[in-house]
Amino acid sequence: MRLIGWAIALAAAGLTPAAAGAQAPAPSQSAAVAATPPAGTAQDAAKPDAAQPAIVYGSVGHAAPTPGIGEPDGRKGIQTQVTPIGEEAAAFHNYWLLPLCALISAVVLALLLWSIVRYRRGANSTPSRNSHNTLIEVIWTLVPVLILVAIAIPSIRLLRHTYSPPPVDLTVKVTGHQWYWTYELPDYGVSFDSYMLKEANDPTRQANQRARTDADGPPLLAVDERLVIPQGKIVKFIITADDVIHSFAVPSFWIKQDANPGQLHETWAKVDRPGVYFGQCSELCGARHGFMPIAVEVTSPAQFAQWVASKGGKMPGARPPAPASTAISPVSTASPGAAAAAPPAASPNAAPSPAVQQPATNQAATAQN
Ligand SMILES: [Cu+2]
Repeated sequence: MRLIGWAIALAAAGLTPAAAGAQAPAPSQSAAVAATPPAGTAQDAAKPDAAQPAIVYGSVGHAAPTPGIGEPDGRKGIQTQVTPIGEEAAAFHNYWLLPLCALISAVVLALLLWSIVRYRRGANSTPSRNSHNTLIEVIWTLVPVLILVAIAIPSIRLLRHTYSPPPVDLTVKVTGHQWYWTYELPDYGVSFDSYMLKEANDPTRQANQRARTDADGPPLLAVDERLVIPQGKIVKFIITADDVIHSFAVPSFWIKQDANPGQLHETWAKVDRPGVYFGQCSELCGARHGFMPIAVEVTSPAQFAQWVASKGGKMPGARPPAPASTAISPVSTASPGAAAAAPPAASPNAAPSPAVQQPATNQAATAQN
């Protein structure tokens, strides 16, 4: 026992060899260290961006994030919600669950203190020998039942709203990979990969990889290619993975949905407020699980159309582009890591392939819904 006690004391003081080896770096260094995974993985291969146009910050796909909105800002509690489900859920948590929990805790604590004081040995030398009190037994059965019903009704209503979306305007297929995301908009012929932007001083960043700037977003959250969706539209996310289980999570949308290989999960969002909203993979998926962030930019429908055109897609109903421009999305072909890990995603105008069939099937399923 004494030996165990010493071991615990040493571990607490950080003196064991393991604890000493795990000393955390200074806060200013931790982000850079965290962003420095072991070199040599397939995804470390740089995406050659020589063919990419220069970044115009402020343009669609590169809008400036708003501090404190769609990203963590050190506050405790839930991020500011920007979807109807998020607002309903946050209100349920903040104005119903939390006060109810506080009330129950206060009542139980008060009862405990009262019984300790009132029935201490000095004040109550002859204990009662009663073993039944029908009134109290009815109360302590009924009150918890009523509390559970009061929680269950809004909770089930929230679940129903979450899983019965209104008619969908736009479908986005999200595929998790080790360790990046692929986004496909099958109706628009848009498909691209999205990688985390590394820091300028990250030794694993290759010369032709763009470094993160503050205009891209916070460290570990900024990505090279954001998903862009139009404001005020019902967007359905069809979520899957092609290797291990990932999780597509955007806290300010109240979305956290597992991405399982071989399964399609779906969720939805409607965002009225233009802005940039960040999230992260939220299922431990391997060595670089912490380095596959999600960035969603919400824009006006006109800017969304611009973005679709810039990605080589077309708006539904628009005339198909000339055959010369029906090449595979430049972003997908530009990524050797992606090419090795997954078949190249093609636009619907390209020659049919299994990669094209999949979103087409999903879209048919969406239309039936
Ligand atoms: Cu993941």
